[in-house]
Amino acid sequence: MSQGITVQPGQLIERILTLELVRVTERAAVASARLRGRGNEKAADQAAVDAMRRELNRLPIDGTVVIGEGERDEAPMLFIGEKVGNRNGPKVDIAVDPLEGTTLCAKDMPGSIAVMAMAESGTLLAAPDVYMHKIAVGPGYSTGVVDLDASPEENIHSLAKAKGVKPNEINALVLDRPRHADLIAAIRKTGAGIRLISDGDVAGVIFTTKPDETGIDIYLGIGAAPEGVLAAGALRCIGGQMQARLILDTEEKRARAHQMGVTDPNRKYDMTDLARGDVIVAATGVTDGALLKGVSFGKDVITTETVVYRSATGTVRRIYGEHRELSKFHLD
Ligand code: VTB
Ligand code: MG
Ligand code: MG
Repeated sequence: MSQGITVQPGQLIERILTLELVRVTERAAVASARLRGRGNEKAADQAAVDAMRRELNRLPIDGTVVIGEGERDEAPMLFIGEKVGNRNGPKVDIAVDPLEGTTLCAKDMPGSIAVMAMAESGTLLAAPDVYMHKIAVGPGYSTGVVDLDASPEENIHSLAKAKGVKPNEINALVLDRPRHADLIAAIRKTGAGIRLISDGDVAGVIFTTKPDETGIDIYLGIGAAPEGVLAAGALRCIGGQMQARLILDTEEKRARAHQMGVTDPNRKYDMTDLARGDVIVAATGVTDGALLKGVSFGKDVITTETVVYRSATGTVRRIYGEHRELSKFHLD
């Protein structure tokens, strides 16, 4: 446990696990990267899931998957409620998206990552794989500078004012989907720019934390809930603000969410409701992207790039891995 931080014993995730998480996302990334550009999303996803499960089960943790992805698109998944780890360690919540951006991977387009979070038991929002309204900005703004329930115009104007720029100097990031037609029109009316992405809103939210590098000030729109919780975990470590609301538009989804502990289907969550305890988040690039370089397969060495976030200290590390055994034995 780090010196100088006043916490009760047991409240922090052992920091050594930070590196263990890196191992897990590295393996998932390498496994799915072998299937980059093959046009087969399911196979790439399955490879990532299998590798992630295998590595997770080697960890000295008593883990429960609370965020698994795949129900929505019937992808192979680490299912919600699944126990992972060798049980020889702390009770932790696990959130996974073994291959975030399956289409990006299948088409060998930029931005697919293997991503997961580990947190103190009971501190990550347990949510079904449904859609989620999200809004996020990076650090440095006073609380409430943007609000999920304000109009896009209000949010852009308020953010511009807080940043000390004109609305047309603000850039938003939005998933390119027909459902966002009105949102896009409303943002454009303010003069703000919009970067449209085809997939990958975990990275999209993280981009808001470094507007000078990424050019992105704000994330807006509807993505998936698992990605929302993972992004909130990362944001908790770096700083920033996020609000979200599950879209529970059928009786079935409401019942499923209720079963998982969501008593108010219209609840507006903020960043700390989504991830409130000590949390570690790791992501490894599968294809090259703005956040991370993808896996590269050399003759004798496989290289990976991983970023790992730790909320206890706000530490962000980038880890470049050279994997020789993996290459030699074609292990994943
Ligand atoms: C987003 C995107 C993901 O799911 O969360 C999206 O960031 C939402 O669902 O990469 P739709 O694709 O149905 O709009 C992904 O595309 C895949 O997990
Ligand atoms: Mg995903
Ligand atoms: Mg996925």
